[in-house]
Amino acid sequence: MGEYSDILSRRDALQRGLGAAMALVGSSTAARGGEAPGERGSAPRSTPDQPKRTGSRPNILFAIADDWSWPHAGAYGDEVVKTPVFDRIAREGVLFTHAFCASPSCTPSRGGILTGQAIHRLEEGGNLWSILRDKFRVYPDILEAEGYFVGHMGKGWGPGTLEGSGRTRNPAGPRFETFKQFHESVPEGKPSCFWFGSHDPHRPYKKGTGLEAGMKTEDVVVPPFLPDTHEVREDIVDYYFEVQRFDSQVGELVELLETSGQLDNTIVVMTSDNGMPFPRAKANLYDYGTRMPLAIRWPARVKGGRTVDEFISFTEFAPTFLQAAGLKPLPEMTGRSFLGLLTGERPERRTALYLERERHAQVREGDRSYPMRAVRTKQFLYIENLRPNLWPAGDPEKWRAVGPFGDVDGSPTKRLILDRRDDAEMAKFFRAAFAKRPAEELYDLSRDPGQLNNVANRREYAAVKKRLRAQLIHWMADTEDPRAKGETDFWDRCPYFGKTSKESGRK
Ligand SMILES: [Ca+2]
Repeated sequence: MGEYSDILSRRDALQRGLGAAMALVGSSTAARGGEAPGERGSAPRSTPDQPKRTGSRPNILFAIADDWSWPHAGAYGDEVVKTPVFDRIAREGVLFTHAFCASPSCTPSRGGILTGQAIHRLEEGGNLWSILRDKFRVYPDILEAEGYFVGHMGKGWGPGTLEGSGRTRNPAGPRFETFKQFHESVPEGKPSCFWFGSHDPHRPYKKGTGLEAGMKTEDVVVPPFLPDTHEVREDIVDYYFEVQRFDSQVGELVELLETSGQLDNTIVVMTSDNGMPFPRAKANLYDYGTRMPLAIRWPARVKGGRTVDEFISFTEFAPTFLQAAGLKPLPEMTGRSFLGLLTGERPERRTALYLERERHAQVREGDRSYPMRAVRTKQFLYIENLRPNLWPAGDPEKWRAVGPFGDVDGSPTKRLILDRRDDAEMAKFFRAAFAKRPAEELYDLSRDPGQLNNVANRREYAAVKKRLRAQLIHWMADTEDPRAKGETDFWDRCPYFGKTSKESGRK
């Protein structure tokens, strides 16, 4: 019963909200989200500061970890994990403190990076284990057509399948076994664009690797949404061990570029696709799911030793790379270039950033998505859970993939919380990660950086909530989000190409 009427009232509410938001357009730059990254801009844009298309076009090395959260790097002040390569890129380049993935799930996050578009525009590509149709143009293909030599190794776009997409290769470029092989294949005089996708620090972890590497669990800062126990600290240092492995992998690539004299005209980007694989982190719109480490080094155009605190959305890499190569961003890109921020030549103030997710794993009866949309400002995080009647982390009993609450990867930390969910001190962590959530969440980060205290229903926040909600609804409409028009089962019906079982775990 409740569900259908929930949907109807939701749709009504959305439409009413949309009307209100549209009424604000033009009258308020705050409501328009005018400075916001991820917003659809008029295109093609004129780009006065773009370099000439000459032989000096930069190489691009995009190095992406798998499931690494801000602020887990030395450059951000973490004293346990050692990331000398990331720290060097940051020191000799720019360290970004407010970079966010488009969606906290491998496939859509990578789809957003490659296409420069909000993930709700990518059809099936908004889901994990999906397809990215060839009508969605990606920056490696465009650069290749413009004379770049392109390639990828490791985890490119995905996980997903090429079948039915109209593509014959991974959207991240042709596959190479090693970076050396790629590097030696670049024809004389051609700029190159390479995607290095590590599988670290994705689970599973080998238990004890963090301790064996000499990390001290007592020095770990446990995020406030996780129980501070020995098991959790050990799990975190095992995650750190793989972060360090990613760092040293990137170090090998950087060394090769340096030895060959190519490093200084290469835009080296080091980042991640989504947050740490822990409860209430990955697959959530809270910071530990979406806020990403990001450092970029490019001494040919970028003065080093700077920190940029403005918002960066991952939909902005594609237009930035195109602009750096002397090209215009594509009209369908909702992200816009942050080249001016990177070089420091065009500082700009950015007031808001948008986040979203559709279906992560196949973990709800009926293969249903758990759609969320959110707007993040420096002080607030406002989240709309569009189907609050469903389980955010997946059904409590296994449905086809992973296990109970399967949007949270299996781990010692998850097991601890689930096993002891009835203990008084553990119940709050269980609720935070696994329980159903209200339709609206609002966090005041000035008082609650851990994003645990939902103030959406507090009277003193009513005006803030109204403004953020109008901003979010405007962004959805402006970027042609199918959910701006109300409920849709589109993403529920998309095939899931991951490991699945015909029988669910329940009767
Ligand atoms: Ca990932």
